[in-house]
Amino acid sequence: AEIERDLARAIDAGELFLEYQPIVGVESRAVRSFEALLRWQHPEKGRIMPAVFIPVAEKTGLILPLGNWVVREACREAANWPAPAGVAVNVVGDQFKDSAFVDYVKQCLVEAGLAPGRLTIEVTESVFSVDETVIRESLCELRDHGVRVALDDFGVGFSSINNLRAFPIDQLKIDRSFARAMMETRRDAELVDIILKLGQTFQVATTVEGIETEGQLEFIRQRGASEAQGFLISAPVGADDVRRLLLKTE
Ligand code: G
Ligand code: G
Ligand code: MN
Ligand code: NA
Repeated sequence: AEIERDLARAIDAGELFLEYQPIVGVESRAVRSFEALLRWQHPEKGRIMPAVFIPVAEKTGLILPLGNWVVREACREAANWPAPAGVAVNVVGDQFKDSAFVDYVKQCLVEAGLAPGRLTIEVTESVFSVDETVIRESLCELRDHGVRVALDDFGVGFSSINNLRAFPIDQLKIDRSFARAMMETRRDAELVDIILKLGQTFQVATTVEGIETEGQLEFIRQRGASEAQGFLISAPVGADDVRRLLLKTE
């Protein structure tokens, strides 16, 4: 209850900020985009991570103002980066229930002066349990506008090949649990292989998350993954360090 009350004020109090984790091309190792990750600097409790407060925000409906703030801030900050560097924002199902959400996203792009193709909306497959029609229409409208759509945490939870057929998807993000597992068991290595082939079949980019070692990066390179994200490349960084990371790999 305390965390709810504090979270309700956190936006206006300026306690929220974004960190950015780079996503690189597997072959080039050049930074292509950054995933925006929400952080809360609580005045007494210190830094609180999204795994703690996003579930609270979803339960209380605060996810709507919070999620809108994230989209706006990410577009605003990404507009300062050299093109074509992109930004990816995590969006949950409830945000699509708000019929104004898609227009809000478009408005943020215009206000920031960010080309729609530089924004990716990341959804996990749990969004498809909201209302298929609403989700499909929202994603189609965003995509028609030029915004990219990524399926996050792919391979765990609700994974279904049918989602790739039924929804407009540009990118598969393979859950970070696979990065470790694929090096340990043959079964998991083959699963990663299958998911990468699935990506090729549907002509979507494939990003492997949680890449922590050169061995893992080489493993996915040989199997044709297009992008990598993880501590090997960089942990999430503050907005001030984004430019440095872009220059480093240019
Ligand atoms: O680094 P990390 O602890 O930030 O992220 C933990 C989880 O929180 C990830 O699954 C990530 O998708 C989620 N997350 C981070 N930022 C946001 C956000 O702005 N909105 C939503 N809905 N989830 C987020
Ligand atoms: O949206 P998503 O669930 O993918 O959020 C990314 C989360 O993964 C964040 O909590 C981020 O800090 C974490 N993360 C990013 N790279 C790595 C990594 O290489 N290893 C591990 N264990 N976690 C990572
Ligand atoms: Mn994500
Ligand atoms: Na993920």
